[in-house]
Amino acid sequence: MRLSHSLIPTLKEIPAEAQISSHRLMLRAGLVRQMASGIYAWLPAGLRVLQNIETIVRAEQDAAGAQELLMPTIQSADLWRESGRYDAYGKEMLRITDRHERELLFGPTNEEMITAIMRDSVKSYRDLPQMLYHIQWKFRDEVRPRFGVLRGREFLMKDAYSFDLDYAGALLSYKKMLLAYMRTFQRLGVSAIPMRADTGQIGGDLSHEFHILASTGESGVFYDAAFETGDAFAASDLETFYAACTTTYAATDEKHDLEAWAKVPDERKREGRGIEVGQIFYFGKKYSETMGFAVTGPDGARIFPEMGSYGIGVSRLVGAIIEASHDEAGIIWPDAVAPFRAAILNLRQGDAATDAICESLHQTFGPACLYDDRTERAGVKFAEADLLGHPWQIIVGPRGAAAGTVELKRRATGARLELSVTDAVAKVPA
Ligand code: 5CA
Repeated sequence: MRLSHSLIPTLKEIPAEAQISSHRLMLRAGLVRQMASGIYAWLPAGLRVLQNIETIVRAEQDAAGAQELLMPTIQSADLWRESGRYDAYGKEMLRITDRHERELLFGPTNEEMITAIMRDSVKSYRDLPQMLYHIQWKFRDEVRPRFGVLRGREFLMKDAYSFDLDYAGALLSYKKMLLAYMRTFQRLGVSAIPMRADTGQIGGDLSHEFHILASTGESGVFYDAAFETGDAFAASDLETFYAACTTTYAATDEKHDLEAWAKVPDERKREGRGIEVGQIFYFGKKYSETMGFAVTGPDGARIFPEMGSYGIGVSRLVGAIIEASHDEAGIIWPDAVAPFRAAILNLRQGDAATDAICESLHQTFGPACLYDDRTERAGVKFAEADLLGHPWQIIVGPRGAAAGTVELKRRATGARLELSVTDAVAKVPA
């Protein structure tokens, strides 16, 4: 992509409305713009990050055996009356009336809808277990939307739902999802810690939240240093992995257990703050029973499936990753989610040798790279490339170009190497 013809409206000033780094950086780097309180437009570079996260989330959901579908954002109030949550949900739910005076709502989550879909189509125990997910916009009329996309009103969530015949099956689904979540966060290039959690509006009695450590996180967290190295979790089989994750101490302040904490050796005790980027729930028959979803068992008896739901805050992750990975100069994207794999900085637009190398690099990388082809000063280009956080910068100036070399800069370390064009291309991962 050519920067001269791209909508990446960077800002030099620090936006006054933004209190934390990720929010400031998302505005300054031209990733998003607020359209109404807690409602954001995703500009091209921001959307690329969101889509990269979606791709990884989707791949790990598919690998865990979940099937993707797409449910609508608008739901009928009657569906929510069946579970009893229409009244219980309160002011966080955005309620809408259509021209026929029918009551609708903008979905804050989809337990009711997926249960209704299953109730229509699944009749026999032979059809279970099943796990379904979608990646769809949600709306929650938060009292205090803040910190940009971290606590928005409209936000993108991956939500999955499991249906099993018995508790053992439901627990297995829960374990598989916990493992899928840990793999997802690892692939995204961040470390997230699973913590025992309360179940709130969703209900049920087994739940974990996944937290990315960041000083600006909304939750206080207490955890065993074993989570920092991840050594205890290298175990390959599901049971060992789940046991290691869930017996090693980690809890948010809401669930902090002083007795269990006392047993963690002092040198391994860690306290900090975390951003919740996902939460998983086991809630048994709460929705299948209230909404009358049963399958016929082998002996003809009715079985109400055991359910769980599993959320990842896809749009929140964009802010959370930045919160965990930035410096004074700007964002430091993990390779897997960066909007562009590399940026090409042309330091002398109009110099034949410099232009030729830049054009050929632009050809080689295609739309995966951002080519700064503007007639700006070098200093401006360096600052914007650091702000946007490209993992690699390929810096092309007239002196090097004459000798057939370029400079390759790694954003995360600041390390610079002078290389031939071919060697520089080879160093940037595909
Ligand atoms: N139905 C369940 C699981 S599918 C559910 O709704 N869970 S949740 O309430 O925990 O939301 C899942 C994830 O969405 C959260 O972990 C968080 O990362 C994200 N999320 C929740 N509220 C917001 C918000 N206001 N802004 C941005 N992300 C949010």
